[in-house]
Amino acid sequence: MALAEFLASLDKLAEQAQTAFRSADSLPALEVVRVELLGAKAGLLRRVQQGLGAVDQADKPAAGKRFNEVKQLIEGALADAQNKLAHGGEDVGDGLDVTVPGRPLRVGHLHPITQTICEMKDIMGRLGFTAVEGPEIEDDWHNFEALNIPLSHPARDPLDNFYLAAAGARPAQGETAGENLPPLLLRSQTSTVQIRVMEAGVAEAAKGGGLPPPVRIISLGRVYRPDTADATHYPMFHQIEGLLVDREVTMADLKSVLRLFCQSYFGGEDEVHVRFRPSFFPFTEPSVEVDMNWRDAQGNSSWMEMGGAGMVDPNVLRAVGYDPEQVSGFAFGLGVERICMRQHGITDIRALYQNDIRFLAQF
Ligand code: FA5
Repeated sequence: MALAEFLASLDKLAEQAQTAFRSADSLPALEVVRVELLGAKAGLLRRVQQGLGAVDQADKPAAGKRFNEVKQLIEGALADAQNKLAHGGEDVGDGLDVTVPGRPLRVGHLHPITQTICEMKDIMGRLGFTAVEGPEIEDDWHNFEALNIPLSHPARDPLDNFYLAAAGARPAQGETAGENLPPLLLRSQTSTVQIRVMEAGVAEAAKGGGLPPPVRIISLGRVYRPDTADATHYPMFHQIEGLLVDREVTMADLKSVLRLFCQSYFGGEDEVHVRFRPSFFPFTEPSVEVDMNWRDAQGNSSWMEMGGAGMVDPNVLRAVGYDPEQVSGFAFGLGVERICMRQHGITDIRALYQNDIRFLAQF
């Protein structure tokens, strides 16, 4: 076959392909055209290729080169036609449409517990309470002894606390703390911070020879207990501790502050009620459990336990160097998770710690 004849058949095929691709009005129709033209066994291109064998030996390189060019041209035209039909018939060129809006970037935000903590600090700040921090690894003195929890007290049980093995064993009954290596533990309550703050105030006053100052603090942070995780318990959770020490502080002040706190946090227009139930804590006397009642967005209202509170026990004031004849104080410790859950209608505390973005993104 003469070269000119072979090249003419290639040009004819290229033109035929482009017309056929243009007239296909759906992807299935285009597929039929594709098989007709480019089918591996009986496609028209394959048939033209067979003609290559009949081209004169000397013209074969030129014929082969042109054959490859036409093959690429047809395949390119096919890809364009497929692309166009896949995008509703619009010509999208090389597939880039600069007018399509970009995908929004997912911006992170604060964890609901952190949001609750910020809000609590804000509310208590407006009531005149300064936020302070304390260590999460505590010693026997601050977690127990100074809080009027003697060695024989069940609250020190290793089954109820995370003692740190490296720091030495918890002292046996009858031993005073410090005889062996002093035991360290992950703090089981934020009440430890009360002791640190009052000690620091007394030490500061001693330097200047004056009286220890009044105290008005809150402390928010993690505490640890070997509780089995269930819908309302987790082995690591957060507490907000409040402490006010001054002259003539009473239970009425405690109730007013807690009521104002709950009203600001939950209330808005609605009334929030706070009630005290008699209880026992070694570091407060009298001691109460604090319950709160508020009608939520779903119209539900029921009493919810928020934590413990009471008047600071004179033994605690004495342990840190305050004179219980001169001052009195109140303290409270509330569970942050329970308050956060109630606010958002979360029914299982574990959801707060599974780090499932789909859950966290809701708050
Ligand atoms: C205390 O921890 C006392 N320190 C509170 C206190 C402070 C009393 C100052 C008096 C004066 P209690 O063990 O009840 O109290 O814990 C307080 C709150 O923490 C509970 O009401 C509950 O809301 C929360 N809480 C306790 N255990 C868990 C847990 N495993 N998971 C989540 N929240 C918990």
